[in-house]
Amino acid sequence: MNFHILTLFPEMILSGLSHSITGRAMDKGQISVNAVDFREYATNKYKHVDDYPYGGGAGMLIQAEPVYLAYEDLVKKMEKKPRVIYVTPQGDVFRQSMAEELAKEEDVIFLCGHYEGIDERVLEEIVTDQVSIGDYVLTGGELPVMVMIDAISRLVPGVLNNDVSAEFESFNDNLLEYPQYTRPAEYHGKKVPDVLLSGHHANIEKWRREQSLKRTLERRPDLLQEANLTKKDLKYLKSLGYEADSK
Ligand code: 6GU
Repeated sequence: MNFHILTLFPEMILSGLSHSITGRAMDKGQISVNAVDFREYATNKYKHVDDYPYGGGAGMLIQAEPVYLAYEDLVKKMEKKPRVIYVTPQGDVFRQSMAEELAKEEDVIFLCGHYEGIDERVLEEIVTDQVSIGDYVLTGGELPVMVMIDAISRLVPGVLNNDVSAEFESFNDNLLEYPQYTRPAEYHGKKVPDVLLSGHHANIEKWRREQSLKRTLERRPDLLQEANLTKKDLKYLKSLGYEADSK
């Protein structure tokens, strides 16, 4: 899968993604990260790509033309028109389901404003999706782009080893992870739950499922609406005081 990012800070994105799992996926060619500086497409000799907003007001805006030229240069090498994601706090909030959808694409273009916005006309012309990563304001779209590329990359086949991808399955289930422990069996007076030392596989699975359900009920009850719950799960949740919505 190929990620293309139009940004004023390409180094920030490359350095952020070139470690750990995304870095290894880049080395193996499972993903590519092509960060393009708008300034290369400036139409003046000073390489300026921003200007004052018409009507006045604080800050500067990125001009339409360099954004369009950078986009055109990328798209001409592609077989089909790619999704173009404008990263903005005004967009739809990014979710796991969006990551799953985007992981199926061959090429995706992200468009980052920094403290500056972008001329609305080029947004109307090229953008297919406007996406935010949550209800808080950041100084620019570079961190959100890294967040989204990370979330999408781990869904690209081969990027995670099988153990970890099983973990993804459990989030897919819309339940939070159960607690986990490693040696020693007692730490600062706290013991690892006996069942985990018992070697009884079925009991361990039951305990883990119940811990996931309990944790989700306590911390993110909203997720239970979308979870695939069995009769047993519902019975357990009911014992904790959960009332299932009749959908
Ligand atoms: Cl996508 N951009 C900025 N600047 N701030 C944000 C955001 C995006 N998502 C949440 N906050």
